[in-house]
Amino acid sequence: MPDFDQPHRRFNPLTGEWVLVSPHRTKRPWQGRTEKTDSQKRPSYLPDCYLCPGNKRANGVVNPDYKFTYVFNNDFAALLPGQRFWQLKEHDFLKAESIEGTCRVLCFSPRHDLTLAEMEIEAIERVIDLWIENLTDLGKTYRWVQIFENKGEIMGCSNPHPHGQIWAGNFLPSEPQKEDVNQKNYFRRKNSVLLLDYLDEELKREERIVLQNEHWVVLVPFWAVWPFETLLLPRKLRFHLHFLESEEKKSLAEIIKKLLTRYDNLFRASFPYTMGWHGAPFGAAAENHWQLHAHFYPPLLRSANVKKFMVGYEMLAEAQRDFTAEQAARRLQTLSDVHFGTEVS
Ligand code: H2U
Ligand code: ZN
Repeated sequence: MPDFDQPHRRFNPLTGEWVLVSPHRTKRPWQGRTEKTDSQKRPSYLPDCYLCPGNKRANGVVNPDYKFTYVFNNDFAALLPGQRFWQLKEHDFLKAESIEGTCRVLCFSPRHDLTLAEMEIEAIERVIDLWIENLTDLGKTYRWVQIFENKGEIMGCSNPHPHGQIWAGNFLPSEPQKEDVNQKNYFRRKNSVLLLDYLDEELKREERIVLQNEHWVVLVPFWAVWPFETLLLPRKLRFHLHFLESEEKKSLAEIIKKLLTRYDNLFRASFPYTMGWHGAPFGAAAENHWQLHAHFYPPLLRSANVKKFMVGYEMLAEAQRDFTAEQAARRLQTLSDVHFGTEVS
C-alpha cells in the first residue's frame, strides 16, 4: 500500500511529467513575502480603466457603450497576422521559425467591480458564448486558439476589470503539444480516451472530486502541482467548446460560478489564478483522442497573501508541492457555494 504521507512522486499522464509531493513539510515556518490583499470595494465604473465602456484605450480607440461583453484586438499583441514565412533549420542549435497569429481581449462584463465568481449565471453563459464565437472564428485560420484568464495582480494581471484573453497562432504550442502526444499515444494503445478513463477512475474513488453536476466534474487532479489546482471536465466526449450542447453550456456556467465562489471563500479574498481551455487543435486530421478540459492554476498556498513560488528545485529539477491533492480536495469540498461577499451578517 502506498503511504502518501511519505515524500513521493506522482505522474501526470497528460504531460508525461512528474511532481514531487512532500506532505510532511506542511508545518514549515513561513517568514517569506506576504502580498497585500486588495479588499477595497471597487467602483462599478472607472474613468481611466481601458476596459470600461466608453473609455479610450492606449491606441486612442474608444470602447463602445457595451452592455454585456466586448471583444477587441489586443493593442499590444504578442502574435501578429500577415507575417513573412521563414524557417531556420540548417543548424541543430539554431532552430527557429516565423509564426503568425492574433490576440484578442475579451471583456466579461461592463461592470468594473465584478469578477466571474460574482456574475449572474446568464452573464457567465454569455462569456461562454463569447469564448465559443471567438474560438470558431479563429479556428478557421489558426491551429491553436488559447482561451485564458489571468486574474489578480500577483498573476501579473494589469487590470481588475473582469476580462480574459485569446491568443491564436498557426502552430501547436509546447503545453498542448505534450497533451496531444500523450492523449494520442493512450488512444492508440487502449482505443479509448485518456481523460474519460481518468474521470471514471476519479468518480469511482470520489476522494479528489470537488464539484459535479449533470454534465461537468471539477476535481483536484492526482498529479496537481499548484496548491489548489483543479481540472474541469465534461462527462461526455467533447473535442472542444464549440461542440457543447446548450444544456451543457448552462451547467458549465453554474459549475464555474460554484468553483470560483469556493476559491474566493477559501481565504475570504478574491482568488487569483490563471485558467484556460484545452481542446482539439484545429486543422488536424484525426482529433479522436482529444477531450476538452479547463485547467485552473491558482498560486495561493496558505492565506490570501502567501503564495507558492516555483523556484529552486522546481526550476532546476521538478515541480514540488507540500500538502497532497487529496488534502486540497478536502478543503475545497467543505466550502460554501455562497460567496463570502454576499453573506448577510
Ligand atoms: P492582462 O489581463 O494580463 O492584464 O492583460 C490585458 C491586456 O490588455 C494586455 O495583453 C491589453 C494588454 O496588451 N491592452 C490593450 O489591448 N489595450 C489597452 O489600451 C491597454 C491594455
Ligand atoms: Zn473598468
